[in-house]
Amino acid sequence: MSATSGDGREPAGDGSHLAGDGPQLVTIGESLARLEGPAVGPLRHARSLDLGVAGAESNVAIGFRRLGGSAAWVGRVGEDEFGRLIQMTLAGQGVDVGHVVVDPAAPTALLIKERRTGRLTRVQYYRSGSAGSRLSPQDVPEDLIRRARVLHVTGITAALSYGAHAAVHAAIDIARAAGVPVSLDLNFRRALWTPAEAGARLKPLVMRSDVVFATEVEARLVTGGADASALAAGLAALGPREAIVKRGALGAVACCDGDLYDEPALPVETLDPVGAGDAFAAAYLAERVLGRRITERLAAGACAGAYAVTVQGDWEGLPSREDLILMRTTDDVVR
Ligand code: KDG
Repeated sequence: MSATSGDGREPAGDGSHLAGDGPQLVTIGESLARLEGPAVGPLRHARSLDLGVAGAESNVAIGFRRLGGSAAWVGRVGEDEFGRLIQMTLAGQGVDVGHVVVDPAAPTALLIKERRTGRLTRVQYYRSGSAGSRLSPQDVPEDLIRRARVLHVTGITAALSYGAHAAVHAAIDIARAAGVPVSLDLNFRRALWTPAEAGARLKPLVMRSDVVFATEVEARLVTGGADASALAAGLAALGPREAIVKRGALGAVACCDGDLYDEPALPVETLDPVGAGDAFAAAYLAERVLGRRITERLAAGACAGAYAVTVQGDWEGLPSREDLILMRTTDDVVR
């Protein structure tokens, strides 16, 4: 049974002993209010919409936190109810929101999610000109990044605006100067830019990262290769020590220090695939910060991804450390 502390926050699990004088993971990006129908089917037939929070970077912060690490999310929200919802939700999950900027001049972005089938989800954004897209290098907290164990950024932020793209590079500049590893998830979003634009902006980010996560489609934006292993090697050849290519139900392959690894996916029933990549990244990074081997990082990533897809919501199904162990150690239905 999980307990909450007096302030309603979820407690950290194993691994919190590593927490130093600042959050271990710092991530920067845009979080959005999320509206989705309560059931699978065309949204026009929904009589009500559920309200929640989305955002690739904040999903990773929550996932990392659930596995016992400490995490901060940095971004801009509007001075509105959706902005308050994002701050309240992340704080409730134990994520540090002390460096979030409240922007009175622009609204918090909105994401509408339509689960057309169990496996197919359509997403529509209302984020052009949003507070989050007005992120700039001035919003990047230098001290927080310098003290972190990993900086995590995504291609989504780089797509939002000139300033947001510059903010990602500014954060990487700080991390690299301080010897903090940089983690990048390419997270290509077709609604935000073309493949050509994405490739041009993502490649320099890959070259400045230590750990890169991509799907096969995303990897092909910046490198070539006949299969997932070749793509992982191609990504690693651009600079990162660790390149992970995620293949959904087929698992993941990684190229780490020149060696290739293959991690199978866990067989689960998919209810909502959105957020699986963030779950993978969160678990991989949580194990990395704990000094675990690449095989353990990949296994944790696959397990977290499996948990994420079984639950409706972008982050709600993210596992605790106890959950990870349960899925790996028993076949019993009642646990
Ligand atoms: O990876 C899941 C995210 O894509 C989702 O939570 C929303 O950040 C988001 C986006 O921009 O699509």
